[in-house]
Amino acid sequence: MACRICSGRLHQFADFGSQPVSDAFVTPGDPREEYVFRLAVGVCEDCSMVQLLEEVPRERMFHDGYPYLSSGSAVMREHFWSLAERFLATDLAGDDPFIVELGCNDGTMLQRVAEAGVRHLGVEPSGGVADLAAARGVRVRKDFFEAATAAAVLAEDGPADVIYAANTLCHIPYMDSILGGVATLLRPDGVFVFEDPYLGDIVERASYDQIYDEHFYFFSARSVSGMARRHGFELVDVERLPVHGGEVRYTLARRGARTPSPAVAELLAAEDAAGVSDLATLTAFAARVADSRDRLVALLTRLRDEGARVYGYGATAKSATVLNYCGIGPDLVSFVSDTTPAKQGRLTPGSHIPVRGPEAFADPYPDYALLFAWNHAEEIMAKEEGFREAGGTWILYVPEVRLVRA
Ligand code: JHZ
Ligand code: SAH
Ligand code: ZN
Repeated sequence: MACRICSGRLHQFADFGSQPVSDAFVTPGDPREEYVFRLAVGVCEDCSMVQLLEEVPRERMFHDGYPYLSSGSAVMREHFWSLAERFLATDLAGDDPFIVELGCNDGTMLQRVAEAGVRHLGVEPSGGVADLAAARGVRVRKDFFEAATAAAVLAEDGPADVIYAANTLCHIPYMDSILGGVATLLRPDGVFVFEDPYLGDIVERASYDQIYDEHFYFFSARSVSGMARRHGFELVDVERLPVHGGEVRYTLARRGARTPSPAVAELLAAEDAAGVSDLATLTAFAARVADSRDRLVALLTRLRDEGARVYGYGATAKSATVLNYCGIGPDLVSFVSDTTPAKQGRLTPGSHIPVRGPEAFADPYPDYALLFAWNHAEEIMAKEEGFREAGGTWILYVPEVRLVRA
């Protein structure tokens, strides 16, 4: 296996074994065998990009039945709306600006741009969520973004002032085609802004559930700055974000077009000091992950043997790695509650735990709730008053396995 960015040598540091497609929820009774792949991660010795060692074909993950909805969290809606305000106020120039979003999903961010009457386009291959965006008044192109898509959009709409991608760029192995496409479509002084889970946070919190089929790359300022340079771009800003368990928002501009902010050099220096991409650090991370699994399995087994009732909360893509790596099934977690319509009535991939709507997480409450959507803990704990009043206990596993009284 060679690095998908620079063809350098990859060193594997963690292996989660055979895994299903994380958002492929199973219809009960469907006799088709689930697609599986080997989930293992390595780091490039030349450019330090952390990446999966096996790629799942994109059509297996992103299709008309893709269930994830960006609008499923109130905190995330606010996050995207405030960024839309910022784009509208400061990043768009000229009298007819144009903003493009890759992976616009259900249109949560672009909805605000559309409402402001600003020219925009969402590029979104998953038909179901793209239709939801269109219903919100967002202009969508149902397509995978890549070099050819960029050329077609340029021909139809002209150059973009801003190209934005949230939780999408790290999902795309074919980076040459993507950054080549961005170079084609972006105005000379435009910016490419993207935000994705941050390697530094994943290592620090041992949040191994960020590793699953859709997350192909695990970015750091170091690996992103090298990746940008290969395509004539420069990393000109970084901003740490609290959402989704710790992310970084990166801004790229054409080399020489903008002066990098001091935050870039600061984050690069911090990463070098902490050795975030050193094989020794990543090997230590893998050992903490194995320990975390053992503790979670021991806890759930003890609770079952004591006769306690445990429900899951949030049928996240992340939970696929936890459930299948730890070997957790319906004997340990009776069902998972989730607000996403396309996940309800289905079974979690590989582990086959039933997914039910939020109305199932109600009186009589379980004794324990395993919070798979731990990245939304504040929002969820605040809203589940009934569980608190019933004396329930949350189970968390990031940054370590622990019980939290609701
Ligand atoms: P959440 C997905 O990951 C996949 P997931 C993807 N690869 C990615 O990077 C991120 O999104 C952005 C439910 N929920 O956001 C809704 C409730 O039931 O952690 C979701 O199914 N009640 C693109 O799936 C899930 O939990 C609630 O109150 O790991 C949360 O999924 C809330 C707030 C959520 O992303
Ligand atoms: N930006 C949203 C959605 C993230 S989900 C948010 O942060 O909440 C990732 C999205 O990327 C999915 O909707 C998927 O269909 C889309 N996607 C995957 N590959 C893509 C590609 N090559 N071009 C554009 N979108 C892509
Ligand atoms: Zn490399």
